[in-house]
Amino acid sequence: MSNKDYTPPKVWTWDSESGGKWANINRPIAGPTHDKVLPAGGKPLQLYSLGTPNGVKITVMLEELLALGKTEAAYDLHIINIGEGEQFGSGFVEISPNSKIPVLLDKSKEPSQAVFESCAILFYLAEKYGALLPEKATDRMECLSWLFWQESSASFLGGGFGHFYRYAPYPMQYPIDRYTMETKRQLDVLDRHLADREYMCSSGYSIADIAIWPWYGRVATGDVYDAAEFLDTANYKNVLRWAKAIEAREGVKKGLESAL
Ligand SMILES: N[C@@H](CCC(=O)N[C@@H](CS)C(=O)NCC(=O)O)C(=O)O
Repeated sequence: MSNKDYTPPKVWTWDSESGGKWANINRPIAGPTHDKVLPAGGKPLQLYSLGTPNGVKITVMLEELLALGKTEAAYDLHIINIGEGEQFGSGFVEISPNSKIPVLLDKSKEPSQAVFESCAILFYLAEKYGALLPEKATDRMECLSWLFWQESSASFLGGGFGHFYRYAPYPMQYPIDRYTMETKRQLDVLDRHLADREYMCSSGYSIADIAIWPWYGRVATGDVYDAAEFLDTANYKNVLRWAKAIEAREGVKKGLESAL
């Protein structure tokens, strides 16, 4: 299959695999593929996740909460192997209709509360434990703006740049150029913002840093997609300084290790 020879049909049909790294788990249909009851432990919070950038956000948050003395944030981590299609098990889809990790089940509530979408989980935990999200309205909105920025921007970084640079079956210049341009623009947005701030929000370390670091911080340090040289991330000095300060935190180290 060569890019240039392709003419889209009138109606797209799913009759061939794309050949990319995740081809075996991608399908154009939602819903479960098999029956599977989810495992559950005895702690108040049950986390179904994996050590991907979105998954790591939640283990980091929970470890930071525990480090702050919020002992009620004790959690059981259940690894969902997305490469094996475990996100399509019936029990998982029941609490995560989009079939993506991470998803949190809060058993300390009656009935239990399921939360999916990583930034919704960060917000939920910050509100529940009164931590890592400022109270003052203006600071809070600044923080939520960056949280939402991350959620909407990451699809360009992960689904766009990461996919075509790292996982596509063969290199294609058009999508790589398009997504590299946008990834570098986003890194520049962060670099300019961090030029006169220690963390993303003026009020200090927050869920905005926890959301952004596993993507942009780890791309800048070369830990995600092994693309630091290609993206010339040495140029984003403020992003690198911020990323290194975050990765040195005990909660971050623990959260990263626990999900891998
Ligand atoms: N916007 C979602 C994205 C979650 C997501 O894309 N999760 C990926 C792993 S990082 C996943 O579960 N992929 C499985 C699949 O696509 O089937 C969030 O932030 O929670």
